[in-house]
Amino acid sequence: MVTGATSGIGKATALKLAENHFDLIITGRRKKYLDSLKDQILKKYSVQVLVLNFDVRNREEVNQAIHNLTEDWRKINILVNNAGLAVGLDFIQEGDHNDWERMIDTNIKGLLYVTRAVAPLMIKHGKGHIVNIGSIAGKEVYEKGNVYCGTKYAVDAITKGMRIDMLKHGIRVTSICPGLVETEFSIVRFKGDSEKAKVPYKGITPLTGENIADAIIYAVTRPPHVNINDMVIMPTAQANSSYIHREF
Ligand code: NDP
Ligand code: 8X3
Repeated sequence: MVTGATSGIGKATALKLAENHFDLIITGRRKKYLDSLKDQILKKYSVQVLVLNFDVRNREEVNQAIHNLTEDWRKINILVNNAGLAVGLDFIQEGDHNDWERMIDTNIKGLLYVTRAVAPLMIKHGKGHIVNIGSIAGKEVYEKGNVYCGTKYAVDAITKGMRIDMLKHGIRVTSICPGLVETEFSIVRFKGDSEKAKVPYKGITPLTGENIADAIIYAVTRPPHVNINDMVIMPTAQANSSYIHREF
């Protein structure tokens, strides 16, 4: 099950999981994108695909979608908690309350709602692997990153906590933390301003969704006794959140 499969890292991950013979539950808010991804996968791979259309911020929708699954689909082996976003890039004293709410509700509470609904199914089934998409922004802060970084630091802490709670159930918990990946992320952050959205990637070769999907496939295909705790993946041109070598 991949949350946020309509674009970017989630879509690339769904495609690579299908290539690796996993049946898929793909989720997101934009149903037509999920339907067309389903068609794309079914044309190319011999796997089953189920579309679940919900907003991770809506606890009722999340619970209903998971509770309505048929017995077969309840055997979720892998959950990729990918749905997330940054909205705005502002000094803390100028930040927009609505942007803050959207990031906190999606990146922290949404991830918690989905995990709370799926983890009991994994425990019942006797196995599972939860992959949380964190960020370099959850390892170091940067100017104007304040609240987005806060949400990704929360994902980092929640991931570590989950790993302890899942220990006795044999459920693996992995955190994947990318640097700059060119997806719809920046367009969402800058609220549709495509010129501003290009700026973070200027003069560098950024990561792609496929690069992160590769890492996820690596983590979920290790032998059952091996858990990849945490991977930080950066473009070669990016040393950390602040040091980026741009060639113009
Ligand atoms: P995209 O904007 O391309 O994809 C985000 C996905 O999240 C979309 O499928 C979107 O689907 C989904 N999503 C957003 N809000 C909700 C919601 N409320 N309910 C359900 N789904 C939602 O960005 P990325 O692929 O880059 O981002 C994926 C993850 O990777 C995020 O958690 C992000 O923080 C993280 N990340 C991204 C980095 C980057 O540089 N791009 C770097 C490090 C981490 P829809 O709009 O259809 O609901
Ligand atoms: C996305 C990475 O550095 O653009 O999580 O915030 S960054």
